[in-house]
Amino acid sequence: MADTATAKRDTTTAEDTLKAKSRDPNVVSGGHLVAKALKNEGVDTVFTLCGGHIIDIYDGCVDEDIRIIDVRHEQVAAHAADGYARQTGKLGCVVTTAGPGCMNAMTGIATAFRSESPVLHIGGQGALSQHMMGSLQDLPHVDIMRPITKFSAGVRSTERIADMISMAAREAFAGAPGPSYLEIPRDILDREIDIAKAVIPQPGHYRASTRSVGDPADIETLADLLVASERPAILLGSQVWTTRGHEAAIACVRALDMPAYFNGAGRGLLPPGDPNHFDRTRSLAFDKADVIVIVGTPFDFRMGYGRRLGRNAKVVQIDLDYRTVGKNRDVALGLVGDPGAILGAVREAASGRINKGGQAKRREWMDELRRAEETATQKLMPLFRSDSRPIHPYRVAWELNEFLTDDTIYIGDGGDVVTISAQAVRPRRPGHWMDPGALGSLGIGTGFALAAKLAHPKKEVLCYYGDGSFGMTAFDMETANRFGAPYIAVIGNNSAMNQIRYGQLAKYGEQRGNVGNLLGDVPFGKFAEMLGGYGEEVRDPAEITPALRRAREQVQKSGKSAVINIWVDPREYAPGTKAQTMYK
Ligand SMILES: Cc1ncc(C[n+]2csc(CCOP(=O)(O)OP(=O)(O)O)c2C)c(N)n1
Ligand SMILES: [Mg+2]
Repeated sequence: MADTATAKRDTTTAEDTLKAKSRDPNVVSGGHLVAKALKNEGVDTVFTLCGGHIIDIYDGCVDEDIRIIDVRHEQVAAHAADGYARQTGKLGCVVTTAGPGCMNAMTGIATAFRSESPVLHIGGQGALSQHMMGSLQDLPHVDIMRPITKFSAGVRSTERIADMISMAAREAFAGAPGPSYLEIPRDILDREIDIAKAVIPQPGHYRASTRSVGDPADIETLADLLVASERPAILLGSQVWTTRGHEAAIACVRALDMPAYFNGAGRGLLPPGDPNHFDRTRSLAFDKADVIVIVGTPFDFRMGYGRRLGRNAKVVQIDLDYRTVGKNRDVALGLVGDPGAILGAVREAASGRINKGGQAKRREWMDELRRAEETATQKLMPLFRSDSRPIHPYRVAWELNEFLTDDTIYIGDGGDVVTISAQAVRPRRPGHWMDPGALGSLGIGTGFALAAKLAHPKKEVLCYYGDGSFGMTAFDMETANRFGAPYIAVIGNNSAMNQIRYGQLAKYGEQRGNVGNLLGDVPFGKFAEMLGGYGEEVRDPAEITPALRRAREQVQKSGKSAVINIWVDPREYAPGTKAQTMYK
């Protein structure tokens, strides 16, 4: 309805439009230039929700064979573009109409910003000829988007559209990646120009590799430190996966035989059970280590702002972003560059120098940590195996981990239940764990699941939601079904926004603590059925795995997403929630 003001009044048909549109190969419209530039950048899929301002982009995408995935809410389009970037390593792309279209996408763009994910957001705008006249859906998008992007600009001429897309892409990959926003006014987009006048940067010729190792002297210093270390520890963060530096990073970890810890998208870089894979002893390791190497993750709230590292440890930080190194705590050594390139160079610099005496000490250290890992796991086992009813959320987490295959991409989208799942779920491969990252955005799940399945149709995608989160974006499960990208949705349903509720109860007591955080008892299995898929309600812990298996089977058979709605005990919380560590 809102867009009818921009539509033509007459009875124009598609035929008329095609006739009116120049078919001269030497003439090109703005939307087609967008598509050409996206193609040159390697974009094969665009996530979008339509609007009158942007339809010429779709027409261009048809010509360039770029897949259009149209969703039901722009937030999902932006999350999906982010998720697609995470899964493919290439630029993700979301296209929204002016005004509300752009605003709805903001959460997704902000999530990509805090997660350092390379996304291009192209937004429509009223015609330049009506600049500041009060056109439909006019907003100062470029200003609004600036603080949550690495680059935000408006295109002022049709000739420069492709050029500015290449600029936006360059910025998205500069240093630590992130999103770019480009506003294209409607008349700039619809205008047809002589193609010879268009600036079209050629693929592979408009941006350089950023695989820099920084100062070679620092590589030597780090190699020396690690060779001499008796108790090293390394934390591999999201940037290792974002830059696809995982093989070099793992080779370095193995060559120097270090205990490796993982966070964010770094989860899964080594499979559980690998001799260098550690995950329950990070605090102990960081407390006792003599050298700690932090790779591609900032000293933010997830790292206690760097305060929880041993006082006597030499702390080394490697990051793509100069501004992240040494921020919030001093470091003994900082290296700015590509994590994989740096760790590859360190491995070479250290090769043949690991001394035998030191190695024995190193073994003792690894054995100590391994024993502590075992003890920590054993401590959790009674919770993981709990038979209690209502179902204990730890039991769900354990069963989920047992259910995952080597090829399942796991997405966590929720509060407490998802925090708990992180204690049990161990992705087996790089890229098989997806979380919102430092923005902590609920609602990422549906867009991430859609993107993961589109990027890897042969893999299984499982998203574990809280019931609060599921309600935020679930309608785009229909989009996943419509595009043949079905996934398994599992809900830890406690009929509440429980992670927040805990703190409210603790602070305000039973009488006043249940305000603004209780949800209805919703049989979400029916939601899947409504969309043509399989749904089930689970109240018996023994039924979790059989239900998950039925979901797997049905998704494969029907090509539609399934929902396993597991009713969990609202009185159980994650330790982090109880300590309220997320705010500290
Ligand atoms: C978009 C968004 N809104 C609000 C929050 C604050 N928040 C954090 S956890 C949480 C509760 C989530 O509830 P649910 O998904 O049901 O998980 P539960 O904690 O109940 O397991 C909320 C509202 C947030 N992180 N993101
Ligand atoms: Mg809940």
